[in-house]
Amino acid sequence: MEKWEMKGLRWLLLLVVVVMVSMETERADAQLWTNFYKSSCPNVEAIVKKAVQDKFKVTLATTATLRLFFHDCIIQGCDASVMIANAKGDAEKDAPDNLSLAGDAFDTVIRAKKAVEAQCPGVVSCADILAIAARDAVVQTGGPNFPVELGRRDGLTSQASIVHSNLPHPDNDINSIIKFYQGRHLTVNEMVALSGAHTVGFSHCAPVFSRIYDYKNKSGAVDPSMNPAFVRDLQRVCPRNVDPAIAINMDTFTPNNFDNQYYKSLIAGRGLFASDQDLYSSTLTRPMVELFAANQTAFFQAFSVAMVRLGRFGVKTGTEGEIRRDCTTFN
Ligand code: HEM
Ligand SMILES: *[C@@H]1O[C@H](CO)[C@@H](O)[C@H](O)[C@H]1NC(C)=O
Ligand SMILES: *[C@@H]1O[C@H](CO)[C@@H](O)[C@H](O)[C@H]1NC(C)=O
Ligand SMILES: CC(=O)N[C@H]1CO[C@H](CO)[C@@H](O)[C@@H]1O
Repeated sequence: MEKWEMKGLRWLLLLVVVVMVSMETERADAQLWTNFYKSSCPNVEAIVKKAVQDKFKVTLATTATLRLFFHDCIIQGCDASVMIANAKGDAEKDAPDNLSLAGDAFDTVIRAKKAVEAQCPGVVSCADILAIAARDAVVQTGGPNFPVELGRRDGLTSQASIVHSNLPHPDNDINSIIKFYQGRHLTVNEMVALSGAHTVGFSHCAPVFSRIYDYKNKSGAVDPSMNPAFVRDLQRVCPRNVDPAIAINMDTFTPNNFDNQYYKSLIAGRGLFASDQDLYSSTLTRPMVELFAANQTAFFQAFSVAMVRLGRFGVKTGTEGEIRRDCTTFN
């Protein structure tokens, strides 16, 4: 073989390898399909939607399903590991960080799963039901409708011990939060869009205490990025000796509507957590906040795309994991 031919062959080989690697990456992202249950459980989306609607008739706290989905996905992937309840009390949901996960969110998924099992036993994963229910919670409160990719399998482990270090905290600085999202293949834009989920639901007072009382351990100080009237409102609903079970609205103005009020509030210094307000304080993310505050359509589009991308993180497919019969226990 001539020397130039050898060289050409080497280039060809290199090309083949590059193409194979990029196909592999594409496949890794395309393991889920929107019509995954088309023949095995064609009504799954309608069944889950009905369960979510019924739950909303009982309580608006059903929006917490959206947070449950986030927590499921960011800790060892979207595999319903967050749903596991075990007698020893050392599953993900038992971690102190999960204490605030609303019981109504778990109940929504459990009810939806029961209804799905009645029609298609042993076919649809809890991870997929949670993903559909989270989208439906958004739709039910006036947010965007978007197709949910399906085909996740349920995980076989759930550990309380890995939760804390794998969760973003409301007092984390923006750089560490950006890093956190990057570690889950999510961009800064997607982080800003997903944070808009704080336009619905409830919080306890604990995550805001350090902003409204003795900020940075300085007696009487408050977080200077906060609107003073907002500080006074929060101090009224969250006195120092507040009952830790008291719930406050995440969005003071339109708590029950999935809309772009969250971003308008950030501009007004009315973000509930430091991690919310920082999205406006940081010059890196402020333009996105301004865009979403001015254009709800842009927010809805970005949120929908980001939710689909979040829903791909760490998924188990094919023969990995299992299809749990009961979402709260391994088979
Ligand atoms: C920097 C990232 C985030 C931080 C630090 C954070 C933190 C928190 C905290 C501290 C609460 C209140 C918990 C309580 O005291 O009851 C909360 C509530 C909530 N979060 Fe986030 N969150 C983040 C991102 C997200 C994302 C990406 C979503 C969904 C896509 C989400 C959805 C929710 C929802 C719906 C609630 C209300 C829960 C309820 O009504 O029970 N959060 N979040
Ligand atoms: C405030 O003081 C406490 C106790 O001394 C300490 O644990 C905490 O880290 C301090 N917080 C800040 C923000 O400096
Ligand atoms: C709002 O955003 C949408 C989606 O990105 C875009 O098509 C539309 O032109 C924007 N509207 C305005 C008034 O800028
Ligand atoms: C909603 C939920 O399941 N919360 C649990 C969080 O963990 C504690 C134990 O640390 C349980 O008692 C709660 O039921």
